[in-house]
Amino acid sequence: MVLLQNTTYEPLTESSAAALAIRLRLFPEGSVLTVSEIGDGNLNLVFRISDHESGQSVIIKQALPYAKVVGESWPLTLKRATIEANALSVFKKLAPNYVPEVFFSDEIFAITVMEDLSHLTIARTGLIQGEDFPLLPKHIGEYLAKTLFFTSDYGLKPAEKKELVGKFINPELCKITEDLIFTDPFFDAPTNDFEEGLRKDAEKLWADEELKLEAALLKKSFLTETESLLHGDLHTGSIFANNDETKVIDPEFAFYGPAGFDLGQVVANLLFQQIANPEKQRKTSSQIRVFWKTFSQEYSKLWKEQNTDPLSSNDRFLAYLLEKYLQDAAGFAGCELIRRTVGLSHVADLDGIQDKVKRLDAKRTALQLGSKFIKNHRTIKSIEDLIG
Ligand code: SR1
Ligand code: MG
Repeated sequence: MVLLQNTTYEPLTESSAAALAIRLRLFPEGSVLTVSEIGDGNLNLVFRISDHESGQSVIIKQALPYAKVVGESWPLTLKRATIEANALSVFKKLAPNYVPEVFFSDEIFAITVMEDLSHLTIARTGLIQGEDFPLLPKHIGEYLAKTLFFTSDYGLKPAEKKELVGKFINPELCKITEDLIFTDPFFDAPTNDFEEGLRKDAEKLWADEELKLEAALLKKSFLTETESLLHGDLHTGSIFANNDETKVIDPEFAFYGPAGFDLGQVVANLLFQQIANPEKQRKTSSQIRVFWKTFSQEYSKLWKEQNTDPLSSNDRFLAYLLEKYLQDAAGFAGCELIRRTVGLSHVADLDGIQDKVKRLDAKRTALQLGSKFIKNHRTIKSIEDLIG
C-alpha cells in the first residue's frame, strides 16, 4: 500500500498516526493536528486525530499483536482488524443508521480509519453515570433485527450465505469467547479473576453439574450453529449513544453463530445496571422489553416481506424461531453475567461499586441470576419470563 511508508507491521505512535492521517489525505497538507490515544478497551490502540482549524476529526484504530489487557504473553492475530473492517462494511449496508463510516482499512498494518463518534458517549460509561439514552433499546433492537435477518439463510441466497460464512471464519477470537465465556468460569481456571469474598460462590458454580451441562449445551450452540453474522461482543462498551443516536462499534469478534448470542449479550449488559442499582429495576425491565419487542416486530416484518426460503416461510416457523432466539438469548445472557463476575474481563458497572459489602452482594446477584438463566433457558416462553 503506497500510502503507508513501511511494508511491515509496527504499532503506531501519536506522531506516526498523525503522519499517516496526512498521507491518507484525511486532512490537508500542513494541517496542525492534535492526536491522543484514547483506547480503553482490552485489545487495541485507538487514536483520535483532530484539526482545530477545520474542526474535522477521525479515529484510527490499530490492532496490537497481543491482548493489551494481559500483555505480550498473550499473542493475538492481527487478522481481527480485517474481520472488523469487513463486518463494519456488511453491517453498514444493512443498518446504516447504527454503524460508523469506515474511510480506509489496511490488512498489513491492521488499521481501520473511521468516523469519530466523540459527540456520543460509550453507553456503559453513560449508563453508570445515570444517563438515559431513551432510544438505545429500540435502536439496538432494530439494528439486530436487520443484521441477524439479512445475514441468515432467510435473508440471503444459499450461495451468498455460505460465502459470507467463509469470509468470517474467526477462530482466534472465537477461541477467546469459548474459553472466557463458556469454559473457564465454570472451573477453577487460571484465567479467572474474582475477589476472595466470592470464592465460595465461585466454588458453588464449579460444583453445579446441572449448570455445567446447560452451559455446555450453550457452548455447543456457539460452536456449531451458523445462523447469522454476529457482532460477537455486543456489550454496552461496544455501543456509542446520546439521546438521539446509537452506533455499534468494534465487531472484531464477528463470526457466523447463533443469533441469540448477540441478543443475550445486550440483555446481560443492560441487567448489570439493575444489579448494581436495584432501584433501576423498572427502568431496566422496560429497556429489555422495548429491545425485545422492537427486535421481534422488525424481524417478523422482514421475515414476512423478504424471506428467501419458501419452506420455512410461514407463521408457525417464525414463532418457533423467535422462541428459540429468546431461549438462546436467556442462556447466553446467563453466561455473560457469570463470566463478567468471576472470569477474566469484568464490567465497571459492578467493579465500580465502592462499598465492598454492596459490591459483593451485587456480584452474588449476578452469579445467581446468571445461573438461573442458564439452567432455565430452555423453558422460557416470553420476555416476561426472562425479566422475572
Ligand atoms: C482478552 S479479551 C477479553 C474480552 O475483551 C473483549 O472485549 C471480549 O469481551 C473479550 O472476551
Ligand atoms: Mg471490543
